[in-house]
Amino acid sequence: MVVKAICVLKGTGEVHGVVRFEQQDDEPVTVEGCIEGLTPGQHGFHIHTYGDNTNGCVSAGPHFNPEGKKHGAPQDQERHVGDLGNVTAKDDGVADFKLTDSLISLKGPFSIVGRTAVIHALIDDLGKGGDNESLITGNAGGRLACGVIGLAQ
Ligand SMILES: [Cu+2]
Ligand SMILES: [Zn+2]
Repeated sequence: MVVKAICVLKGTGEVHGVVRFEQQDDEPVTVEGCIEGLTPGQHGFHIHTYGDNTNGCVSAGPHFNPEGKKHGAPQDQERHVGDLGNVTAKDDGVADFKLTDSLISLKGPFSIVGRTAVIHALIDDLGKGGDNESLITGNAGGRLACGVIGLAQ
């Protein structure tokens, strides 16, 4: 069975985008997105715990971390489930990306449906920053835009 999900990201500024998620059975999840209005370069991209945007993206809480691990890179053993690393915006401010991740899911205990995808102001240092914050947020800075992940057609 295929499960599809979608997220429309909005913020208080220019940044906006759409990210689509797809999962066949228990295969890795495909994540395909286009986010516009960014500064050129890398930006942290994560799944945060709550599907709550009442006070903007901050209401989404910390990185989705059901196993109580430290922040890391997508390929690390020690990572939050929500750690999807960075996406890269070109000179035109558009990040067009496609990635697959084998830890997030669209069902079960690691499901990201009903949670929030967030694009950050800064690069995620992937837990290698050498300070305490690096092991929590990757020092990715402010939350530029976000959206709740919902089931899609
Ligand atoms: Cu984040
Ligand atoms: Zn994290």
